[in-house]
Amino acid sequence: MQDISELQKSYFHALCELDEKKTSSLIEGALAGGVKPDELLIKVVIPSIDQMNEELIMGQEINLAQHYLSAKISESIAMKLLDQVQTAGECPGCVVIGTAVGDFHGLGKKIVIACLRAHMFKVIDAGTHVSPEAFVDLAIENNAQVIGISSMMAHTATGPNGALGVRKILRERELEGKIKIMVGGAPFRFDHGLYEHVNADGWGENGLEAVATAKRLIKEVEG
Ligand code: B12
Repeated sequence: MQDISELQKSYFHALCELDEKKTSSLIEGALAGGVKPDELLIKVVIPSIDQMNEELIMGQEINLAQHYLSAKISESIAMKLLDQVQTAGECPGCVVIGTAVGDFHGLGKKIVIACLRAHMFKVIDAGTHVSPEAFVDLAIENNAQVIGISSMMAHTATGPNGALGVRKILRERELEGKIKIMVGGAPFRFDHGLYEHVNADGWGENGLEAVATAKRLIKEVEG
């Protein structure tokens, strides 16, 4: 079996070079060698995106254009891997998910959606830049038990148009017992208690935690 940390180094190097062919061939080679798609996603593709960002912040060799193009390559590889993740089981419930107003970081959301779908959830993708009203309306329309809000920036996570806005509407319409709020994204990964400050019912560090949190919240709704 291939050494995953060596593979991550080679993959990251190819990503920095914006060498799409090389990144794809490394991933395809690993899949052919028996490494599972979800393992490649969690141990190679996502850490490389984070490493790219760290180097950008530290003022290393990476510039913003490289950062943008590498995000595009990562997204296309992540989507191909997610297509290969296997699904099984009964439908646990419905989640409406989108990014908060002002936030166009869609990759994390797509990964969460794929993980939820892989665990048989019905998922309504509300897209990016979703208003609190739209989140709640979509949840009612689809009988969803959970609204998932992805926020990658501090102001979209803690501002009035994120979870705080959704909570306000749920309260006004007396829907708090029927619809729960789950949040995730970079600010929540940096501060694990932040979800409580924005009045969410739970959060998830990654796609798999999103699945566990959504299951827990649906149990709470169904009592
Ligand atoms: C890639 C990236 C971009 C790409 C986005 C590509 C795309 N289609 O999504 C591009 C280059 C376009 C971009 C643009 C910008 N970005 Co940017 N970006 C990133 C970066 C490096 C990675 C984000 C990412 O895709 N990560 C990979 C995915 C897989 O991880 P994830 O999103 O965290 O998602 C996982 C978990 O968080 C969780 N999760 C996510 N959502 C949800 C939802 C729920 C309900 C749950 C339970 C879990 C969950 O599960 C996911 C899967 O594991 C982050 C830094 C970082 N390390 O997070 C900065 C970052 C988010 N960006 C930042 C900034 C500032 C910007 C720009 C404003 C830059 C600019 N000056 O133009 C713009 C903003 C655009 C906008 N209005 O949205 C800042 C935000 C800073 C802050 N404190 O607010 C960050 C933190 C970088 C930094 N440290 O400065 N960005």
